[in-house]
Amino acid sequence: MSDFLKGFREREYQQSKEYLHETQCPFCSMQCKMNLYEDRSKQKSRYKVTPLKSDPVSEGRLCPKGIFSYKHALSSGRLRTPMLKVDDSFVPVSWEKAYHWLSQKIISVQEQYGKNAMSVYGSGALTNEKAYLLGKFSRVALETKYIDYNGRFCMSSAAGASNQALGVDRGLTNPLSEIEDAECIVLAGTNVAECQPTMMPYFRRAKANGGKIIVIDPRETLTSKIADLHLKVKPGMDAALVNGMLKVIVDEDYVNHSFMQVSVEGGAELLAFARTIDLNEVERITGVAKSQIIEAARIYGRATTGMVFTARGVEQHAGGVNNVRNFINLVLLTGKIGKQGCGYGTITGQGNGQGGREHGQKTDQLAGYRSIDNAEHRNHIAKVWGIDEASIPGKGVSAYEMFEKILEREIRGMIVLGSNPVVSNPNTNLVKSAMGKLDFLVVIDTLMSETAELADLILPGSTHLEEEGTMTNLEGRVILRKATRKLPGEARLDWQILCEISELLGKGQFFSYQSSEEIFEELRRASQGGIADYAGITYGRIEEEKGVYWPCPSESHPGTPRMFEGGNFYHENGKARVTPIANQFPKEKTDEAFPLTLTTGRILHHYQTGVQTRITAELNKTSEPFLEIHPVTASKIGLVDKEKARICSRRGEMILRVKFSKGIREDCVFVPFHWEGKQSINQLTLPELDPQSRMPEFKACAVRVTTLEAEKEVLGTAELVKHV
Ligand SMILES: Nc1nc2c(c(=O)[nH]1)N[C@H]1C(S)=C(S)[C@@H](COP(=O)(O)OP(=O)(O)OC[C@H]3O[C@@H](n4cnc5c(=O)[nH]c(N)nc54)[C@H](O)[C@@H]3O)O[C@H]1N2
Ligand SMILES: Nc1nc2c(c(=O)[nH]1)N[C@H]1C(S)=C(S)[C@@H](COP(=O)(O)OP(=O)(O)OC[C@H]3O[C@@H](n4cnc5c(=O)[nH]c(N)nc54)[C@H](O)[C@@H]3O)O[C@H]1N2
Ligand code: SF4
Ligand SMILES: [Mo]
Repeated sequence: MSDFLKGFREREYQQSKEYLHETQCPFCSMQCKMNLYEDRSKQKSRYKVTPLKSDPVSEGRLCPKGIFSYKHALSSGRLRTPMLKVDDSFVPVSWEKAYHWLSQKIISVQEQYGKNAMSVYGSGALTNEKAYLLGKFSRVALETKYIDYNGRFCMSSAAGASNQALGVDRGLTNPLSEIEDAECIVLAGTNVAECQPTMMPYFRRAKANGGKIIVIDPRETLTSKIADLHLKVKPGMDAALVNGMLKVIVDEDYVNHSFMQVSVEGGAELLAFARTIDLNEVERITGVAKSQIIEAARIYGRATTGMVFTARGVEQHAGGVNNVRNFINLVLLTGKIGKQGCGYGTITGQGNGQGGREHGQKTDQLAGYRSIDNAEHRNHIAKVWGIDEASIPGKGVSAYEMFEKILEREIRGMIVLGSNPVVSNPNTNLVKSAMGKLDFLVVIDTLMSETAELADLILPGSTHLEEEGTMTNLEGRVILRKATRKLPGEARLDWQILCEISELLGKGQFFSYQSSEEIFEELRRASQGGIADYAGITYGRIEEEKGVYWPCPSESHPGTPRMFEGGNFYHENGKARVTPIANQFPKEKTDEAFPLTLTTGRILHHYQTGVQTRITAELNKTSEPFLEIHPVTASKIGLVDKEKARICSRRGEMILRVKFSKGIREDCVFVPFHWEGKQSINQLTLPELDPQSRMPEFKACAVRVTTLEAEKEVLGTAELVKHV
């Protein structure tokens, strides 16, 4: 039975005057639940959204994106039929024709250039079932090593750091409900108020309980409004800032020595290193006053409970893993983890940012956080898949590096599911020229994205309203998304499309599922015994218990809301690891030609590359990007508020409307990344990758801002071509 038929009765729907679709927001990692009420009494249905009060995560709240999230799914812009590009324009074709074309292409490319000539680009927006299936599809149906996904740009640095320090990577180590128990909360590089708005009340409750909030961000944001202390760090300088805090923690002895002794390795080295830190130097390189660093360290150090949260501001750097590691050093040194109101968390981003990174979309990974390099891990998965271990390919390269492989002509064909890489990658000029070099590009999407526009074949897939499946929220809680709407036009469920393509390639026997739940049942077995163990989680349990936290190794296991109880970590010896972290610096230095640091990020009403929010009038109130700049800096350049300016990096330039803000550092500018084409800030960003996580440096590059009249400097143009 298909997902659709399971949740929905055609006749019942057709005869009803009203219909209630139980659903949840497709956007951020909070995954707020809601009811979509459909009034069918008139010829054209009318819709109303109500939050679900009984949802323990959102507690009955929705942010504006959630309230209007059904609009793009019901919009006239939905892709309804497969489309093949003929003479530069798209022609609607039948599925049969689309599949025939596609299978011929895949077979011929792989015959000529080998299996690895095909590549797959996935997404943290996908359900666990789809993420798992996409990993299997690449390795079993396409037999290629080239698969990676947009989550590479998301939490990969935090994942790397957590794995190194704690032996496991799960978004938050504690449930949201414990935030109110924290006496001190550090929010580093996270703008919760705009990015996970329904999470804010958890922090407000902590504050009402007397808790202190420290925000670390180069800008004032809606989130920093709740801060008791705001450290306006220079972009890219978090590791150094934490070193300053560690110095105070050690000198004034807020160290939890017994915890360090029993549960942590590397303590002596870290303590010795911290003592050598020069606070004056830290002040100079981070731009944060020494007195503020001392105050922050005292508040956190003296608190009996505390939580540290990081997000992309800290993580999206070429030194992202080290940045996060230092925040975890801080947590471990003070022993504030594994107890009520004590923990660390990377605030995951996409709807399934957490689950999407556990089950095999990452090129070096198999389901359950298994390693593709580990023989035992490969064997386990091979058994579940019913194939020979040797036939599972090894690891390929990270998301951005796949485009370099296209330019090297090693990758010839690409299938994209649930992402818009020509807008979201750094240095998009290179990415676009790579796309142009492909023999063929296939995009499975629900809307016409900028990447879909470049495709040779577009396949119409499914949204959250139509496709059932599980999502793992920021807490590591696996929840079930129901879906009761019929697909529009000829669109199909994403997972069915993957199974059908596999069938065409002669691999149908490995992809004979009848529902998402069947895929989940296989995922349970595949993840069993792995770090992200879902073996004990069933659709039934999720419904009954309103979500189950992994790891959950058996059906009798209650799940794990709080990790590391009693100081038990996931490394073999049960200990966590601290290590000295050298100060990190942005890879591209500012200089006379490019004197300002550009950092990028998000605003409340738009989501990611904007494909899903720019088409909804209620969410498109900010209809163009802007350049946030301090008025003092602006006046030196001669810029006027709300007028246009030119911004230029070594990789590209664009024109943006200026927005004055006294809340941003004077040496720094901020631009949101939700727009495409000439409005895309990723034309300028730096594709410098973290050596460990392969995360690009989205949050810091050197730029010059000028008035439109100012002449282009010679250096700018000459250097422009360097990275293209
Ligand atoms: N409205 C909205 N919500 C979203 C999304 C969206 O697109 N729109 N996307 C979702 C996804 S996928 C993600 S990953 C999350 C992202 O959520 P966040 O990481 O919270 O969002 P960002 O705006 O990218 O960055 C957060 C903050 O980091 C600051 N920052 C920049 N550079 C630095 C630095 O060097 N150090 C420090 N400490 N801070 C810095 C920025 O000023 C910004 O305020 O949001 C999710 N929610
Ligand atoms: N400069 C800069 N760049 C950034 C960032 C930044 O902070 N600054 N952040 C990075 C981060 S954290 C992220 S996560 C990426 C996001 O980057 P992308 O993944 O490229 O952005 P989205 O807009 O989420 O693209 C999702 C696409 O998939 C489609 N889609 C969504 N869900 C589904 C589904 O279930 N099925 C199908 N078939 N299609 C679906 C949508 O319609 C849309 O076209 O951007 C990264 N890029
Ligand atoms: S965008 Fe995030 S916070 Fe807002 S309704 Fe959706 S899931 Fe909830
Ligand atoms: Mo993200």
